[in-house]
Amino acid sequence: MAEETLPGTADDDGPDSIVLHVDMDCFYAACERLREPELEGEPVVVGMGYEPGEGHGAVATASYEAREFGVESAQPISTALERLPRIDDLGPDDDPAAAGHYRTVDLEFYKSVAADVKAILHDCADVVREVSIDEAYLDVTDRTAWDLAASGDRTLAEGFARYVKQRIAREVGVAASIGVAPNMSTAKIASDFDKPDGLVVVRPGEVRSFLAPISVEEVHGVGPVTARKLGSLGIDTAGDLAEADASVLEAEFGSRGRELHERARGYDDRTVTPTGRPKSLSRESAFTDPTDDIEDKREVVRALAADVADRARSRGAMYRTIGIKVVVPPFDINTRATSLSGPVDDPELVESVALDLLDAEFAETTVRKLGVRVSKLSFADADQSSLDGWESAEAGETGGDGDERVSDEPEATAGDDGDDEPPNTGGEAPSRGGQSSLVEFD
Ligand code: DCP
Ligand code: MG
Repeated sequence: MAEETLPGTADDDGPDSIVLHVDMDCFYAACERLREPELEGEPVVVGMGYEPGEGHGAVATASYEAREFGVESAQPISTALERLPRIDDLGPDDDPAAAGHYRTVDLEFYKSVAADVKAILHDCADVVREVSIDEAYLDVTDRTAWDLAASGDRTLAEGFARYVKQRIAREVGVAASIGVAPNMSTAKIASDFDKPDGLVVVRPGEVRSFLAPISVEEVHGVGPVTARKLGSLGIDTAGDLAEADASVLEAEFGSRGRELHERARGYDDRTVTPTGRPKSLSRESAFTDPTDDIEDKREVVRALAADVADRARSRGAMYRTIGIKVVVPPFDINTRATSLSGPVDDPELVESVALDLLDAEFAETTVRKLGVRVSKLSFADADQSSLDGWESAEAGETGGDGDERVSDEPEATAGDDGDDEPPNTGGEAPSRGGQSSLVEFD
């Protein structure tokens, strides 16, 4: 099938890239099976706080056998236990096939397994972007090719990905799903497409037709808020998004609208860059005309919060501080932040804290620019020693063990986030108009 030529998906600027996205299957549960092989094929739930008397924990992950019973990541342990009782609690008449093995998160062990997997990935590719404890992008353009293998209709790239998968299985003993595509966002969708133990290859000419039936929520950069808005425009799939009028998307979402349109059409020119460790993540947006309308301001803060939370999640970052920036004409910059008692990955909390900070002091204020930032970042796959620069300011630091995603009540300590680097105060860039001037503010 002939396909429209787009930069990044065609040979307009050299050969198409070959990007692998590697994501381990039910990773924590797979690690538990490594040291307890008898758990193979059994429903396994890994979480925190399910011991008698605790009850406040959450599921970190569940094996695919446990998912059949409706157990899933981030679910309260109480719900998981209702759907899949603990095997040790069974009475004589209960069915052991409908019960699960519960294990407590042991992050140190999972990190050591992850390190073995990452060592293989670094051996297989010169450019590896580690995204979380069990996920990485590899650029292997220089190591293989999109050409067909001599033996038949498979590409050399597919054979290469199979080799990576087999090495992980043989040398570490855990299963990975791999997506292979000419760009990052398609590779990520492909790795998720046939889990567990998947290997999905999307060749350069097939990107757009592969993406077409996929829900917009799967498109990189679309958070729940954007997905809802797109839905209200009748745009439910990547195919709908690809066919939508770019100017309508731009009117609705600013420059991001155009970006999303391009992603849905298979264009993603991000290159795989080795993982960096940002200290904070933020985004801001200027109004074409300063406004004091609280609903306008809240809407922008909601979109920015969703975007920043999305980005934090895609980089595997958890945060302990959520803040906003409010620029009052002409250049009066105000920042406010709330510290949490432990690191979280919680998009809804980012939105509600940012809105609370806005409402508390700036409900009436005329503003020309708003920003949202998460900071005091920690990374699931980071050693403590690499969390440099992040002195623990509050007592009760929990260090990001396992499922700290169960959100803590924010402390009411609004005020300038003393530990944070100051926001960019000098030389505010002139507004490029409306919502389209999304720039990072750190
Ligand atoms: N994790 C967690 N809390 C969550 C989500 C994930 O603690 N809400 C942990 C446990 C997972 C690991 O991170 O094993 C990797 O996350 P994934 O989203 O890749 O989930 P899995 O690897 O468990 O399952 P999948 O096979 O869907 O990739
Ligand atoms: Mg995984």
